[in-house]
Amino acid sequence: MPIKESELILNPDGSVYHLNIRPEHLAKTVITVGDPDRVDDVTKYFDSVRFKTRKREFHTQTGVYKNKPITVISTGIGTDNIDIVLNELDALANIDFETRKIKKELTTLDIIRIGTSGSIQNNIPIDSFLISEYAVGFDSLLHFYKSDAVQYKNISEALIEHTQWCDQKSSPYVVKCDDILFKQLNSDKTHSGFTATNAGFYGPQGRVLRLALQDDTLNDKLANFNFEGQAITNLEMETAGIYGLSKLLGHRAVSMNAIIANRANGEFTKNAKSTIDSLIHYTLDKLVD
Ligand code: R1P
Repeated sequence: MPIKESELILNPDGSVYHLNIRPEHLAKTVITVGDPDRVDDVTKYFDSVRFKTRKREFHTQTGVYKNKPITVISTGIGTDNIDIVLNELDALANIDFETRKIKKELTTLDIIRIGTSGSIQNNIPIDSFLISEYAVGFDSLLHFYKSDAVQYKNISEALIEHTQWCDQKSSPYVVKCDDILFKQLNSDKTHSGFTATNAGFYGPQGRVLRLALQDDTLNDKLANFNFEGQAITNLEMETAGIYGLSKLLGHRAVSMNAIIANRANGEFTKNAKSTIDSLIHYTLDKLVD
């Protein structure tokens, strides 16, 4: 059965609804960044760029870096956007837009997030790089999908008990990176970590401006949670959604984090731009190694 027009929405030019790109514009390696302006910061290193488009927060460019075709796309902030980006990227790769049917031969995309993040461990300093081996989602995205098979329930159950998680909040889900991409991008220049993906920047990450928190010890509990040697290392807003949906859709994903804040000691970097730039450079070179 063809997928209905209301479910897979295409624009008059044949591009997918939000991302505004057609299948021929997509490379098999996709770098995601949060900030639309960061797309240029990645593609400035490319040998050539053959395609550019922009719609809402989704800014996309496809080009070639050292003979490797790469698409760079901004997701904006949060896993609600990740739901759109991952599903539309997969549709571009794996659904025939003419027949509206799933292709017989599926394509696996490599999806690499290059983002910023705050460490919650004293020994992961500002201006360092962190590669997320595991991620825990405190958003509810993955619970809308049949996703038990890609979740590490033994870890999330231990975390729920450790934090005395309030059941009025969505229950955490734990997911993992792609092991092959992890090996390719990990090195002695990166900390490997367990990333917490939060449903917001302020309260959900324990920041207090004017509103009191339901649990103001949560960040401490996350920092001293330990599951068989895995401690939670850093906070951001996309990785768990990317890992969960990538696994479900058969894609490979890894998340690279420029640590620009340390929430344990209250420091914020004075070198955000150069730290992110170094991470971009590091990631691109590892991808063509
Ligand atoms: C919050 O300031 C944003 O920064 C981090 C968080 O995940 C969130 O998207 O990542 P990016 O720098 O990639 O946007």
